[in-house]
Amino acid sequence: MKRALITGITGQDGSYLAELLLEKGYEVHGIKRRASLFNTARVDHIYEDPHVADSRFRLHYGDLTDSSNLTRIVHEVQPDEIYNLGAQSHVAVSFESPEYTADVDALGSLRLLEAIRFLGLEDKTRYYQASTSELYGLVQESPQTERTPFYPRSPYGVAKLYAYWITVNYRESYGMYACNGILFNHESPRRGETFVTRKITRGIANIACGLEKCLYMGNLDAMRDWGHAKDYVRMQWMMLQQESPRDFVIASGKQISVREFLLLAANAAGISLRFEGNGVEEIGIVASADPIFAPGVTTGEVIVRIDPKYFRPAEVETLLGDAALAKEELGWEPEISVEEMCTEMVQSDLQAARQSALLREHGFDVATPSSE
Ligand code: NDP
Ligand code: GDR
Repeated sequence: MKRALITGITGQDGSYLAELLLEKGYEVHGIKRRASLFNTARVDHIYEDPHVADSRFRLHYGDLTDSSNLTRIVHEVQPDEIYNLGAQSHVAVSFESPEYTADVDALGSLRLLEAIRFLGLEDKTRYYQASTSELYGLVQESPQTERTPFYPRSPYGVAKLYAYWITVNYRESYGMYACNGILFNHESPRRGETFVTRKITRGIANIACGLEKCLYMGNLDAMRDWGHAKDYVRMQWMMLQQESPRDFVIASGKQISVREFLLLAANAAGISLRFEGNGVEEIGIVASADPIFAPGVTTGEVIVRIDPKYFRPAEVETLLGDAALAKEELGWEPEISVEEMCTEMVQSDLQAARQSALLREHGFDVATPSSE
């Protein structure tokens, strides 16, 4: 039985990857952080109490800032594969906490690679590094491939640049099977609530059900190449099954703007939206709304406004990936389109919003935290 260790198992990708590896017969170990509240909602459905079942799924307390803890876990688990998905993964937050982001995202990778080396596991343990299209930042060519030069535009991007190169360096220096997946944005109903797609699908669902009045957004012109997390974690696994390690771009090959994603999401919730104005004056107005699907809105209502606080000190305006190498070498292609993904996300958020609206209707006090 193969044994995998996943950092960031409580995150979006970690949860889908854990499901995939369990299906493939792996024993899956994950690192979770200590928190004052439960933080395992995304993996609770695959957790089995070791007291009552012979579980192939185990969680260990740990943190990417703590090398002795990481080394001890790697020693205990003796993994065949490590997937380093753990990160302070929010680009805007990285401007607020640049040092912490560097510690976790850059040095965290080094700590894991050093643990493998220190424990003499170079020939046994394969290593996957969650690299990112944010490395391209101010893009030097379009579409971006494995050969496009990097120009990161945030403390997050710069930290991930270190992680990218230290992975390449350990591969070249110590002959380790270590590789980078350069993944473009990927989303799902499990996406964190403050990333733009989920902020939109959740906000639109809440507005449709009368739980919120308006969605406050940043740069609507940003263009992204969005795919579905389920498609992308499949590729993470495939990358560790090759004869020799190699870095791959994973992308859908199509891009749309944040504004277009808003239109898709509104449409999936029965709201036809139109935009008026420019810059910080731009607004999204309800052109028409389905009274059954979106009882919370009326025609003419403004449900999208711009708040400059969501603009970043330096922006990545456009990203578009070319995953031809992944297709050629590994036969990988995405199966879920951005439209299908957006509909799935809206439906999932509508279900939650309808439950909250029903509880409110019956006098229960339901808080709906906003996606700041
Ligand atoms: P999430 O933000 O959903 O998950 C991040 C995970 O990292 C969580 O489990 C989080 O724990 C954990 N984590 C955060 N800080 C630490 C720390 N100090 N020590 C240990 N674990 C920590 O990210 P995604 O699942 O979306 O992304 C997975 C990886 O892929 C990340 O490295 C991200 O940067 C990268 N990436 C993501 C892309 C995307 O579009 N989703 C695209 C390209 C790269 P907790 O649950 O406790 O917060
Ligand atoms: P990104 O994702 O920065 O690409 O990083 P995010 O969804 O946060 O932003 C995408 C684009 O939308 C614009 N935007 C807003 N973003 C947020 N979060 N909130 C808003 O209100 C808003 N309005 C407009 C942003 O300016 C940006 O241009 C994600 C993360 O998952 C990283 O970890 C990963 O490496 C990259 O994708 C690839």
